[in-house]
Amino acid sequence: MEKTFLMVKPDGVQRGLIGEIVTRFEKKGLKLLAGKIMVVSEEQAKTHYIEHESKPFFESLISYITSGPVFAMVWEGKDAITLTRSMIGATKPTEAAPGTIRGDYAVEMSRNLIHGSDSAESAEREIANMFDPNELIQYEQVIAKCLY
Ligand code: RTP
Ligand code: MG
Repeated sequence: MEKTFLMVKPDGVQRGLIGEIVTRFEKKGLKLLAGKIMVVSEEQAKTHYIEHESKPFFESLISYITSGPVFAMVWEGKDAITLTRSMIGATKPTEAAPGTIRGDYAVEMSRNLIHGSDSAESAEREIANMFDPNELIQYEQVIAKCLY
């Protein structure tokens, strides 16, 4: 089983889309291990988006992600990273397919509603950046018997 870090960004929280987004992953059969509303600190934001440090949009990305509360989550499941990235859709909402979260609800690339880890290494780093290990709850997911 794979873990991934997903985060409803400040625009998604302000638009009241936390529930809609969580529902999609629940219905897919992923298991929610942790979730909290929080304000990302400057330091956490810079660690989170470290791979974009040298990009021209880095400063605006940091200021946006720290601009208001986000809903941070850890989800687990088979191929969780690839599955959630495909459910999230392309970075540019104009390229995100209908049926994906960004394809259905986002308009601007700078306000594309949700973040999803892009690799197992990123997921591990991103989870450690936002959660204490004891905030992740392990439990038996009864529907897993139907899924796998
Ligand atoms: P995220 O990390 O937020 O889940 O988004 P992503 O993987 O789809 O895209 P990524 O390449 O990691 O970029 C992170 C966020 O930076 C903004 N961005 N702006 N050229 C640009 O102006 C540009 N490129 C990326 C987007 O908001 C993207 O979600
Ligand atoms: Mg990314």
